[in-house]
Amino acid sequence: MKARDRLRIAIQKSGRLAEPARELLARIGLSFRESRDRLFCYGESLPIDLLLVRDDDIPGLIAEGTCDLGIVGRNVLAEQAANRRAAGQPEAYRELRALGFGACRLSIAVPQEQADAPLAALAGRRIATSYPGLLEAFLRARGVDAEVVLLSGSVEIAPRLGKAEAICDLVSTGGTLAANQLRETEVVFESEAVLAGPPAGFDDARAELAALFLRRLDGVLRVRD
Ligand code: PRT
Ligand code: ZN
Repeated sequence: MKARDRLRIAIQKSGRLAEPARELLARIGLSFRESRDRLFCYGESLPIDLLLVRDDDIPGLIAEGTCDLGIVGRNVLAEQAANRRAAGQPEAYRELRALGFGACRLSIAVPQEQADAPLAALAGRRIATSYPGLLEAFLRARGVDAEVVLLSGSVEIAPRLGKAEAICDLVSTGGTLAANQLRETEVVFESEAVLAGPPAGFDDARAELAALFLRRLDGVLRVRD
């Protein structure tokens, strides 16, 4: 890996985690000058820069070394880690800290009119999800042989479209499930925003910067608790 003397952190450009991530970084004492295309922010108070990206790209950017750290949902990090494991690829990132915002859960839900729905009743049924890696691991651990149907969006309408008998999607308030006459039956995975980084540390100037960043982050997280 090429030696670098600035640290680069990937955060979501827009979306649920974008604002709280920027706020957290400001609280840590970092300030930035934004590039005109709003994709890069140059660190002014410390040699720590930001890359503003799609949340789904963050684990890959850490894996390939384009970014050193990232703020991303644990759901995205764990899903991509599961997919890497399934493809026989080595571990390429790990969760360094839980950040206390962006809380949600990945849950299985079924149509409300379905009376009692034990997990075992989903054997041989189809479950629509954007999180096949996490769902398959959960079903395997519980010994349930269901068919996982991959959908990239609008998962909650899959049962009405006849594409699946159940769904597995992120839930926070439960309002979306209720609006689609669905009932949550099982929590597959608990999530919140996390700081992710490479499995091993850095061997250049970034090591010291990362340590400083983590010390300041821990200070801010302690005050929040
Ligand atoms: O453009 P980009 O790819 O970066 O963004 P995105 O659209 O993929 O992600 P975004 O901004 O929607 O979510 C980013 C992260 O926020 C997720 O990966 C989660 O870690 C976290 N998060 C927290 C949530 C929710 N809560 C959440 N409720 N992500 C999505 N939802 C969706 C859910 O999919 C469902 O459609 O909100 C709906 C359910 O919400 P309730 O409140 O009705 O239950
Ligand atoms: Zn996304």
